[in-house]
Amino acid sequence: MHKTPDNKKSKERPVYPLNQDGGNIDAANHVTGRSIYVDDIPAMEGMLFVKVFDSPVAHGIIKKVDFSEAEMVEGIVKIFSCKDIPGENQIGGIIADEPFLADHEVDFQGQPVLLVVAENEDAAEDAIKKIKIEIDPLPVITDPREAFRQGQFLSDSRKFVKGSTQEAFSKCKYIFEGSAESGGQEQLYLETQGAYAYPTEHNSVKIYSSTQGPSQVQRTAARVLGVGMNQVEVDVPRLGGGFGGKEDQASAWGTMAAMTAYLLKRPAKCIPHRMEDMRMTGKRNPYSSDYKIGLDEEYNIIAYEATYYQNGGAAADLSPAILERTLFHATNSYNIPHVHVTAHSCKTHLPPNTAFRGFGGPQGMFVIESAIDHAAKRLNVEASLIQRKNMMDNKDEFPYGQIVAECEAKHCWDEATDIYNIESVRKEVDWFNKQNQFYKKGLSLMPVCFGISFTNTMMNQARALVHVYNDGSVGVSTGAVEMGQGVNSKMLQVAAKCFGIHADKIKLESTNTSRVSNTSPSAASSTADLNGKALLDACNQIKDRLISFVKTELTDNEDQTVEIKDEVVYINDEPSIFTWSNLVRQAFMKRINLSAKGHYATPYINFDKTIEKGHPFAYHVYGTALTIVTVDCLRGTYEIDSVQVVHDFGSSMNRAVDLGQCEGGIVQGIGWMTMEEVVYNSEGKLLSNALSTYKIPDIYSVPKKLEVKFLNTDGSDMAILKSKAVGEPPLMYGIGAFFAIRNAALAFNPAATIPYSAPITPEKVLMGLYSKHGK
Ligand code: LUZ
Ligand code: MOS
Repeated sequence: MHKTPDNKKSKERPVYPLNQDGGNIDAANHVTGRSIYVDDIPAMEGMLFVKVFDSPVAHGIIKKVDFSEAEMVEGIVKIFSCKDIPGENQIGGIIADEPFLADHEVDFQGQPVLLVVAENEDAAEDAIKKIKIEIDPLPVITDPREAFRQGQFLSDSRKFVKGSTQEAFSKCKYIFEGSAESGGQEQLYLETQGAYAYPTEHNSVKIYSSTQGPSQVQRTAARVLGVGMNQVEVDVPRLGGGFGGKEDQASAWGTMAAMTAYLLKRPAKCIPHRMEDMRMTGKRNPYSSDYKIGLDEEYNIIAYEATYYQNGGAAADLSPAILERTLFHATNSYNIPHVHVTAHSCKTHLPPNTAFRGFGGPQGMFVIESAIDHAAKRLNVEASLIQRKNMMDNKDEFPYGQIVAECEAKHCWDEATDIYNIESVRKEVDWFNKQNQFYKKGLSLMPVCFGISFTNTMMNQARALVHVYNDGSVGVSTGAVEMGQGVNSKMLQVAAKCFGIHADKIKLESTNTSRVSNTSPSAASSTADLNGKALLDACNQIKDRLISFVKTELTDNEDQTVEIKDEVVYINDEPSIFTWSNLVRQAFMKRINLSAKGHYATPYINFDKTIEKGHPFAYHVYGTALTIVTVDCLRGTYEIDSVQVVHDFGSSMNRAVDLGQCEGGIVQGIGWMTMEEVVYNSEGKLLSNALSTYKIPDIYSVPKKLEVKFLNTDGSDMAILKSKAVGEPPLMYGIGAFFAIRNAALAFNPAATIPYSAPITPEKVLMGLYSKHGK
């Protein structure tokens, strides 16, 4: 199935079963349906189903819950309320503000109130219909600015300051102020949330969870059960997508299955249907923001101020950390001498919003791009002129104090505008717009600078466990969760390269808290870097033992060089009689330790929250996208003609996986900016609650042309094998689609009023096309 490339001339042996472009070791299993997700794990006898009864009201006091009739339904085993919780009724990760099951108050529609446990799913569904709840309603807030006015916050507000904007604005020739809004986004992983748990010896429980954060599920379940983390084992086979939605919010589902298994001593499965998942879980945080940008006569941006009102939902979840990343990315790729940005995490009565690819960064970048576009339109210049003029470079300083280094911002921009021929493309667009009355094209350039590391320095650590079995085969465990992003392929490459053996000798194990503990979630684009470096540490320990064994036991001269290449032991560059497998066997007989635990903690990084300064990121990823769209000016609909990118992958270790991440991120970013509209009514009810009312990009809406050029650089030593993190940065190229569409609409009606409010749905475009009063 996998082709073995003929690559004898190259010194480095290609990794099997991957080819020179890399590839994904799971691809064949995915397309043939052999990959195993939580719901594919064979059920044990006596397995119970857990269904959630959730609040029909967004805010109120629970007066009465009556489930006596529900309990009579055949097949119902137990209905749990918060009174049955053996430990703490608390699942808040960063801040302890979120009950596992509602107690006397409900704070959002979809909040879990009861767990209905049944012999089968149908019985649980029937029983849920018979539950009666009385709630005295309280006022509902869905808008973050309203929450701000009422003093409703989830966490402390934060402020990043560089220079003095007040002073600087007095010297600016041009000042523009406005506001920008960006909407929520449903993670819409193909595989919904879910978990399967069963009781184990000594009052313990094992959970199979679809989570990006196994240790988070473990900690949360232990807390709710009132047991030690050592009594909860979490195993993650793989995920059918996470996108941030399972960074924190998988914990509730894991705990539901675990509590049932623990209390009833039977296996239990808890997997919501799509509409339940959409209703009960949080999404990307919507933001409402104000900006003020000041430029001098040469269009240098001298000062920038912004205030972000984050819609956090009813509990903190990860919103405080997301808020922080918004501030870190407030100035995107631009060097601005005076910056003052403030962010508020506002408490509303929506499901707690949470991580989504980019984690607040995209929200912050959308605001400065809006501010620049605003300035450009008023000054009657191309936005790209202001963008390029203010692009950051080495030795500049980010508003949070980190000095810009190994900067590729201008490199990516200049290469993109050069190879994609921006000048002639502009002329073609203008010509097209002159020729066509009801179709207009628009283009935009979108630079991206994204910081790599968890913004919380503590989280930048990882571990790995490697066993070399005495037949020469290898088992690798890390804290990395495979969620379709291809991290297992990269881990396999790391181990194969380090040992000098073929990939088919190596097995990537599931992610398991008993094998690798205290993991950070697979998130922040950092999974391959952190776990890969921990894995390298473990592999190197074993390799060093094997090599010194060769030197001391198998040769008479310890000064000889010993290497393993292609599963053959080379002594002084000459192949020896030892293969990998018989070396391992010999070493085992001499009682050499063939297992190792690796650890990695990102060096140099730090951040001092008391002064909001430091060096939080290991490095940054850069790139530029050119987006061209065509708007149908009778209908307001549009197509993305092309997205052409120059992206800084560093020295990519797996071009196929990295390209896939880049393409997927771009399309997901375009979805956020254009068609994906999360709508709640004023009662806090999710209206876009199914795939019929919530539209994500499909094959027909992806750009007709999507080109990605790998920037030619060395990469960063802080990245695994110099191959830079790729999970999140490309999503932000999608922001370019917003401005390209807006520009096309302005070509039709230069007086159009089109607020900086994403998503720019066809409805909004149509309203804009025929609006009378422009600005
Ligand atoms: N999660 C987190 C993240 O806890 N901290 C981060 O900085 C982050 N960044 C991106 C995505 N998830
Ligand atoms: Mo994430 S937004 O889970 O890296």
